Formats: sequence, structure tokens, C-alpha cells
Amino acid sequence: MSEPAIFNPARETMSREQIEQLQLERLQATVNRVYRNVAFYGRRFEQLDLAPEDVASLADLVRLPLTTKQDLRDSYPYGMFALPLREVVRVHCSSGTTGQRTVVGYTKNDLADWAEAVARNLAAAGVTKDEVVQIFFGYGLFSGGFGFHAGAEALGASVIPMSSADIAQQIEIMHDFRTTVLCGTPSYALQMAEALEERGINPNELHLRIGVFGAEPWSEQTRQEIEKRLFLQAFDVYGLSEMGGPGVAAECRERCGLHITEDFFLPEIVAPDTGEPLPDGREGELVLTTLSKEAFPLLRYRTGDLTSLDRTPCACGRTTARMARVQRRTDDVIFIRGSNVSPHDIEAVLKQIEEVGPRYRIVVERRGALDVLEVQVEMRELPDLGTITNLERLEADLAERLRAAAGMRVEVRLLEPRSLAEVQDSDSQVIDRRRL
Ligand code: DLL
Repeated sequence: MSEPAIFNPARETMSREQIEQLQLERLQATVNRVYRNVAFYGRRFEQLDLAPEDVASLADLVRLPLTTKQDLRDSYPYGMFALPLREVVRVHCSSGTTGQRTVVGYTKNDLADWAEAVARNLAAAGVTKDEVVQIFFGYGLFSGGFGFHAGAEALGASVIPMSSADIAQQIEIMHDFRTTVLCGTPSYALQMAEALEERGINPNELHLRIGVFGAEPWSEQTRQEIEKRLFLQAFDVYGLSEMGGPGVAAECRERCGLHITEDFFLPEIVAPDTGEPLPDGREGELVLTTLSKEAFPLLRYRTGDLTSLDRTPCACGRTTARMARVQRRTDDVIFIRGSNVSPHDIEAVLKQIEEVGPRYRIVVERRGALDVLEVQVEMRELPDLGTITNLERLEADLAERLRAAAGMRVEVRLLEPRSLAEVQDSDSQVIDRRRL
């Protein structure tokens, strides 16, 4: 077996001055590109009375406009692309909701950079070309499967593109093909561990060594549980579709924060309420600027993820900034079955139906091996006893509309009028009963 190595030492072990010089050059190029080619940014620069030449140092970053998810939604589908579609060779979308997708484009160069970034992430976890890598992130509009696929191939590993095949198949392949590395969501990894136990398969019979898990928050306790039950070492990997997908940051074998691929992404932390920059070590909202993207460059994108930065060198030899593991968001996005569901989208559906409201609750539960999303909503009036069929019809109609909005089956529970009256406005509408 070859020793785990730094995939691109020239990029991952630069001095702070070198990193910052490269970031400044790339930031200036990006600013020029979006100013000229993306109408949204052209307008923002005008409003702020800002010209691309005003970015003379990294300290000028804070003068640039922030970009929000809503800005991306408003420009659906291609409004934020900086190049004509002719140059775009791939698109992916943010996962989950079908109503409010955001679309991300890639040029050939963007795809090559993406593969490099994920290859670095995998190498940081100790993955080498000798590994058999089973990828159970979904392949499709979601960026996870394709991103890991390209990264693992760039590393030279042997890739098994399982995508979201069922657990029985995953286990059969893992066993027969002697899989050594698993890549997927931690929640699905836990379900695999349970399935192994149910089938009486001892993980000793498998060849697993390393798990690279992400796309949703998971705790240290979950990590320990997965490691104990699958006989592997588990590493956290972070990304988001707006930045192209996975490849933004990942843990090395020291597991003391996630190394950011800083030549591709410029990180900042801001106060979620005011947008004011916060110093290293302070927790706040992660804001990212793309530094190499051709098709879909973004300035100061508000990720909604809460974390902190550490720019001190790491014992692994990498000098790139590290971010703390993301455990919370600034909003109530629910991570369920590999998708992200926003309570806003649920609420938008409920508001369209006059018989229900105003108060509602979203309850997430684990039932057997399945995570279930239930929407409990008050009825405006108590229906007559004779209208059971109408009630059933209402429930079915609501379930169908919510399924379309959430991109998955949603259970509906109609509640008596005012039964949620005691719920305070400040209370979260989301009750997550799963063990995270
Ligand atoms: O989840 C991209 C990805 C694929 C990342 C595979 C890692 C591995 P989205 O569907 O756009 O993209 O979801 C992005 O998921 O803003 C975080 O809130 C959350 N998230 C992603 N990774 C982690 C993680 C992909 N390791 C959103 N820990 C992000 C906690 C994570 N949250």
C-alpha cells in the first residue's frame, strides 16, 4: 500500500503569504469576470459605487456585495452564469426542494478543478490509488455522486459508482468487491451498519478502512458509532452545490477541523444578523467566494452554515485554513434522506390552502430504518362530522403538494383549530426527534 500523501503539495503547503497572494490574484480575476459578465453583479457594483480596480488587497473583500440563496433563486435558471451555455458542459442543482432549485454550471476547467479539490479531500483522509472506493452519494442533479466519482478517479482509485442503490445491494457489492473506502452520507452509513447487524454479517468479514462522509451535519457521537460498527475510520467532508458540490473542505488524519481548498474558495466568517466580519476562532456564518470558477463564479456567498476558522498550521503539513465541523445552520433546513428541505417551502404550500393554518409544525422521526417527515397543521375550522371524505381529500391533496415541494413523501396530520396556539412565534417550527 502506498503511504497517504498530500495530493498537491505545491498548493496545500504554501506559506500564508503565498496563499494570500494567489487568492488576491484570483479574486481580482473573478471580480473582473463577474462585473463584466453577470448583470446581477454589474448592478450591485453600480449601487455600491464600486469598480473592479477597487479590489487592491484581500482587505477590500468586505467591500464587495454579499450574495444570498434568494439572489440565486431570483436568477433561475441561468441568470448568474458568467459564460454562455455553449461553454457549459455540465449542470447540477441544489438538492431537495423541487420548487426552488438553484442551478450550477461547470466548464471543462471547472470540472477539472472540482476533481482536483475532491481528490485532495480524499487523500487527506488517507485514501490512495490502491483503494476500492464505493460511492453511495446519489448520482444525478445532486452534486455528491459525480463529485466524488471524479475525485476518486483523479486519485487513481478503483471506483464503484453505487449511487443510491438499496442497502442489500450496497452490502453485497461491499463484500464481494472488497470495498475499502465508503463515501456517502453519515446517516446512510449508520443504516448500513444496522443492516449488517440484522444480517449477522461481522464487519470483520469486510475490508473497510476509511469512510468519507458528509452532505449533512453529524456529531462526534455518530462518528464513533459508525467507526465501531463498520470497522473503519470516518472523516468529515463539507461542500455545497452553490460552490460546485463537495471539495470545499475536508478533515485530514489529525481530525482537528476541515482543511479548506483555499486556492479555490476564499473563506470568511460573518455575524449572521449583521453580516459584520468576525475574527478567526469566533463562530459565525461561513461566507465563501469562488476563486477559479468560470461558469458560476460567486462573490461572498452566504452559506447559512455556522462554523469558525483556524489559520494556524496543522500537524499534517497542510497550511490551508481549517473550519470547525458544521453542526448548525442559521436557518431551519432539514437534512433528510440525502435531501435538504427548507421549512419555507413547506410553509409556502400551506399558505396556498385556505382550509389550513395559521400554525404548523414539522416533525422529523426515525421509524425503523426510515426517516419520516410529518407536517402537522391546524385546520381553520372544525369540519362537520359528515365531511370525513372531504377531510381525507384535503389530507391527500396537501400530501401531494408537499411531496412536490419537498421532493419526498410527506405525512400530513390535520389538527383541531388552535391546537398549536401555545407554540410561541420564537419557537422553531421544526422538531427533529432523530438521534443526530
Ligand atoms: O451536500 C454537497 C456535498 C456532497 C457535500 C457530498 C459533501 C459531500 P447541498 O445539497 O447543496 O450540497 O447541501 C449543502 O449541506 O450548506 C450544509 O448545510 C450541509 N452540509 C454539507 N456537508 C456538510 C457536513 C452538498 N460535512 C449543505 N457537515 C451545506 C454539516 C454539511 N453540514
